[in-house]
Amino acid sequence: VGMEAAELLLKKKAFDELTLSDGIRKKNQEIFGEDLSATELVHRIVQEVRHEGDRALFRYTELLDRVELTHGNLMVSEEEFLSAERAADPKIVASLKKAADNIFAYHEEQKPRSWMTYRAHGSILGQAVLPLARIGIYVPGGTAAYPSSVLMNAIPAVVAGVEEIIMSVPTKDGVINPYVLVAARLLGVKKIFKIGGAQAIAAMAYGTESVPRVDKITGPGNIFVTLAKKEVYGHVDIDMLAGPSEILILADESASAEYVAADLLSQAEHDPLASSILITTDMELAQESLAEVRKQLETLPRKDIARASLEGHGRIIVTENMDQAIHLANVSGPEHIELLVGDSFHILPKIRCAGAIFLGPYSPEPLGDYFAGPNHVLPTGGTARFYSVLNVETFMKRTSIISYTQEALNDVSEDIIYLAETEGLDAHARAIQMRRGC
Ligand code: HSO
Ligand code: ZN
Repeated sequence: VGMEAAELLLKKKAFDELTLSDGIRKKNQEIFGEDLSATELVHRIVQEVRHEGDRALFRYTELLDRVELTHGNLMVSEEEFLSAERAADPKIVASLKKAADNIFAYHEEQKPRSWMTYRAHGSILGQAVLPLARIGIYVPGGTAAYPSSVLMNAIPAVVAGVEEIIMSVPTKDGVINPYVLVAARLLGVKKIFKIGGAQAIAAMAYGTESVPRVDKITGPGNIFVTLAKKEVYGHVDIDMLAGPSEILILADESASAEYVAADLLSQAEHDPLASSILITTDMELAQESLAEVRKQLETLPRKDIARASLEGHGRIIVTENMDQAIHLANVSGPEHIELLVGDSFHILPKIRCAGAIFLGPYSPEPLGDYFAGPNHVLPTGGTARFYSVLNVETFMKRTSIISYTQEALNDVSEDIIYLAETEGLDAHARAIQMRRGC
């Protein structure tokens, strides 16, 4: 396709309400007796949980997830934690711990410092950077309950100094992936609620009799979770509105088609809605990569998901030169970008819009997904234009500090009084005036 068509193809929409599948719409219509849009549905659930607390939380969990909750089974018990630890393979736990060490080390580097500075006449100005008191992590259910995501969400919060981290995980049969529990335990998460969807977000945002209210909710989820985060934003903070996962590979003739294909597939296997895109200056590589994708796809256990993703959202684009390729990459603003080019550090400064950048043939995305240390909670859908990767500051807030002496205040009082009078705010002017010395 031409450049303009390619731009259109790649331009991502920031999170918007996706249309619901027919199956889900039918189910919702049965439950609610009317054809509600996802936004209307989420609004109703959130408001009912807000006003009725546990009663609505339990009701919706039963209606939508077919799980009967009581005050007794809402939270993961000590026995459940222990049996998860017993069930867990020690080798996998060891890998999880090594990953955690790397993620800790990386995030320690990010920790912002409070500061104070001395100004004229003994005045002091500063900024305190303080942790949020309590945060809530949403972990999706089913096969998307990733232990690695527990680490990625919780570690920056621990480094920030958050006092309490709670978690919500939906379960169909009451059982949570043991490694999710092991990872949570590793990081001192004690309260894990077996709830999901919009009702879980509402419970953490407003608090119920059983679920404590948090200051910020992080973690990805399905469309209901995302719309609920949008709805509660302002009452609590949220990390971002996340859509399906994406990879964009920027490659030249030096790239290996085998690697390109493997990396495209590693994203495609996440979700039928995931997008995997190759932009290259080399027609031969494009053709070989396509053949490789077809070949490797057949051998994947999750080939049905990967195929659906590639058929719906996969693209291979061949450009005339590298500048065009870089331009298209920036237009797309992908969650992950891999630079499989001769001199990746030469291209690096030209990438202006991406969640995470992976350089060279030995930095494939799964390295970052699991282990290197940087966070894998990243902006999607082109929102890398304004959102950042999850980080320590995600869980902190800044407060200004001001301390003047009488002398310092005297020195500036005239200006303040003029400005206050200009705004017609005499009480402001007087509060300054009465402190003036001679
Ligand atoms: N690629 C996913 C993160 C993930 N991969 C978790 C494996 N487990 C979204 O960035
Ligand atoms: Zn992944």
